[in-house]
Amino acid sequence: MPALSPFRSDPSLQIITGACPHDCPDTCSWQVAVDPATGQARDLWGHPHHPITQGALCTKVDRYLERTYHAERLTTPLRRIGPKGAGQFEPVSWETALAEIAARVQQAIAQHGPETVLPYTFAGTMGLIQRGAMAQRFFHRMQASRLAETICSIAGGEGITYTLGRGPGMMTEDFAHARLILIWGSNTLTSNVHLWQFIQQAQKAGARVIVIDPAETRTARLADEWIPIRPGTDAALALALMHVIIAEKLYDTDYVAHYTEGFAPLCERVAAWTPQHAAAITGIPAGKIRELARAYATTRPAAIRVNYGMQRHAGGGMAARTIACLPALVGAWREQGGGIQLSTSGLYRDMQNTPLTRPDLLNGAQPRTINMSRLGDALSTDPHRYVHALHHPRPVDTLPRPEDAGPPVHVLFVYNVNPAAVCPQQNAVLAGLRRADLFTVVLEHFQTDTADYADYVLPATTQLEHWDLHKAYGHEFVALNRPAIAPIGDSLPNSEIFRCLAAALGYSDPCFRQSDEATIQEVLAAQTDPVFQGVTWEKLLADGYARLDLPRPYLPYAQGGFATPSGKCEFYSAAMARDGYDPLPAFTPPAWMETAAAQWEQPDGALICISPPAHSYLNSSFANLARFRGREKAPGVLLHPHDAAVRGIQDGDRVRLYNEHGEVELVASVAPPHKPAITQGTVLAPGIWWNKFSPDRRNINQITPQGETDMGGGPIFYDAHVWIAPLSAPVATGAETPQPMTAHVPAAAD
Ligand SMILES: Nc1nc2c(c(=O)[nH]1)N[C@H]1C(S)=C(S)[C@@H](COP(=O)(O)OP(=O)(O)OC[C@H]3O[C@@H](n4cnc5c(=O)[nH]c(N)nc54)[C@H](O)[C@@H]3O)O[C@H]1N2
Ligand SMILES: Nc1nc2c(c(=O)[nH]1)N[C@H]1C(S)=C(S)[C@@H](COP(=O)(O)OP(=O)(O)OC[C@H]3O[C@@H](n4cnc5c(=O)[nH]c(N)nc54)[C@H](O)[C@@H]3O)O[C@H]1N2
Ligand code: SF4
Ligand SMILES: [Mo]
Repeated sequence: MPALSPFRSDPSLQIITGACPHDCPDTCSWQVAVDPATGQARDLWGHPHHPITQGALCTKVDRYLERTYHAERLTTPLRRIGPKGAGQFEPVSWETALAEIAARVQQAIAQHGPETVLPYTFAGTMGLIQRGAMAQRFFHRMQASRLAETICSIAGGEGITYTLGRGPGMMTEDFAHARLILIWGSNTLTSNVHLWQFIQQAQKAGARVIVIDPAETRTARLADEWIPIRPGTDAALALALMHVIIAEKLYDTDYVAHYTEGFAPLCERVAAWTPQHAAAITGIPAGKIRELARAYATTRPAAIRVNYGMQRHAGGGMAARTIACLPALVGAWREQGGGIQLSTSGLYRDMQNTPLTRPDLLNGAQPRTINMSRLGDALSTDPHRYVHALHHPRPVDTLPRPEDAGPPVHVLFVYNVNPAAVCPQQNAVLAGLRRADLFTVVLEHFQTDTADYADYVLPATTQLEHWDLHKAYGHEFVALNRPAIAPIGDSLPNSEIFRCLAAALGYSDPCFRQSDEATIQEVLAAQTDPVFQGVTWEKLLADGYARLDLPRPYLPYAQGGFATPSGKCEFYSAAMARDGYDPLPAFTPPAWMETAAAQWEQPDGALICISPPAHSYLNSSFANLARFRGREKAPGVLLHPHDAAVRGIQDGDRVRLYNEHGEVELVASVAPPHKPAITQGTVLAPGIWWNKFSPDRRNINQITPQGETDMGGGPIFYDAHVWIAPLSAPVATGAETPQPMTAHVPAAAD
């Protein structure tokens, strides 16, 4: 925890409340100390009274002022003067930029129709106003292509919904009451640090904390136990846990009888999933699986924090769906501190967003939807390729014919996302961004890898400079962000930029003149669900945040009441059958099993590559600032000592990671033999470095594939195969074009 700021007690400073905008479950509330004489922010800190923030920001955002006041902030609109990607620009006025952008957009629409325009956005800011509202109105009015925002959490979200419904999971504070906590595919201390205080409370009261992860993360090191698992095999583990729980009659017969659907077919399904069978797939010894099953079924309350790391695989949706069956099987939902949490978004129930996004402006049109995880394909001009980017999230959603795919994308608007660095199959994305016939506009704080490819870069304000409204995916509060300082240079809020663009294109609907404050007030007033009762403009202005009106203790499923079609926890899901899936919990093999399985023992064999977040970065944010790069040192890759030895790689060697998609140079970090730190056959390259701040101007997304998860069309970032060689070594012949191998995974010892 950072030291208390001396500015907190300085009466000459004005304190403005706000909220962290970053894509993080914690959505911290903060206070900013501003000198009224100069208008300068002097410091900021976590809101001392917010029950989740508890006065502390993470070590990244604690330095948010450095980001806001950084000398490299974009302060004026820029027009490209060099080749795409070279980063050569000249400053232009807002008037010039807006007029020229409007003319180019109108020309493209006249030639190819509005679907030729693609908005490309994600959660660079999570604020409901700057993330989307005015922008969505603008693109709806234009009838531009729509974007399926799949890049992060879609597979797990869809999977868990089939089992539990689109309802809430466990409340964050309730982890303090658990006596067994499984942290499953989550690096809590890096990516969700405000949950840790509740886990620590539980630990102090005697809870056992177990981390299931391919890597011994900093979270695993502070847990009571780390269970290493091969990436993408979590469903196999969950099936074997259910096998043991059912075979040993450790399940909650009463809960199962009343509040679950399909117990009989579940028993049949898990019969074959012996611990030995799962051990061969997961790499976890059968004895350990059996012990874990018994502990999970007999320790009460038992909580599972499942997170997105385990769903970035070909079978990620099915894995989340399968794990989500566990709490109902053992009746964990009965108790405070029992259950499962993936996201808390369900606590906001059916929050009305239509006043923000105004889908009515589509005027009945149904433009195509493009899957953001396939940006490389989407930017191709060949309909046989870009048709694959048309969103088809379930097996029953068939791909259109190339002749029905619509026009190529000729205009790309990028905001709140850095696709040149964060998207899979980077070379395909860069090839698209390099197209001479693509007109690209990027709204940014900094000259990112993506901004280097823009025709126009438009400077956007940071969270200190604009209004916003936040819900969270890691707790149950709503927060208001008030601007603390004036915009830096000529930067404008995203909302204002889209207001100006709407005016430049002649869109006259009054909603394009609505202020951010009025938009926030309208959306708050539009909420009809009683959970929003206490979430008012006045309360938010006064306190900065407000809690959803949810009962304590919060036991949403103690007596069933799941938001599924049957109202029960669905072990068997008829909806899944209809959508083209196996209706029962299942193991869907990860893609690496086709290509990399069992190769890791051979010097020229492939390894599995995962690339979860570096501790000091927030996705690609902060990776351009020297302080944070200094903390991360150099782009690196962690190897198991055996995998390194087989390949002649020593700790500190420069190595080349490559596959059919691309290549990247990294510094090898070889775990010591007595403490392997990563499961054999897997390597971990922390992300997301900017290309231009990497020694070879490339990052790990060189080697990530554009493949999709089983559910929702999500990316499979952690399901990549890769070859690794010391930089000096010759490239193994034929390794550039890997041949699929029959899945064979070495068995784990019992
Ligand atoms: N290899 C690999 N790749 C990954 C991942 C991984 O684990 N491994 N993770 C994936 C996941 S889960 C995600 S969510 C994505 C995240 O990918 P991104 O969404 O690209 O990541 P961020 O760094 O959160 O935000 C991107 C940009 O938004 C900008 N931004 C922030 N606020 C504003 C604003 O108010 N206005 C404007 N105009 N811009 C703003 C920031 O300056 C930043 O450059 O990356 C994915 N890519
Ligand atoms: N500091 C920091 N915080 C962040 C982010 C950041 O970039 N930096 N990103 C934010 C965003 S956008 C997101 S989506 C979340 C992501 O945060 P999390 O949901 O925690 O997900 P990841 O960090 O992708 O992966 C978490 C863990 O899953 C492990 N893992 C990978 N594959 C598997 C698997 O197949 N099975 C199992 N059991 N484990 C696996 C990884 O080794 C990693 O330790 O964090 C948010 N918070
Ligand atoms: S990144 Fe997460 S932990 Fe850090 S201040 Fe923002 S919400 Fe809090
Ligand atoms: Mo994410």
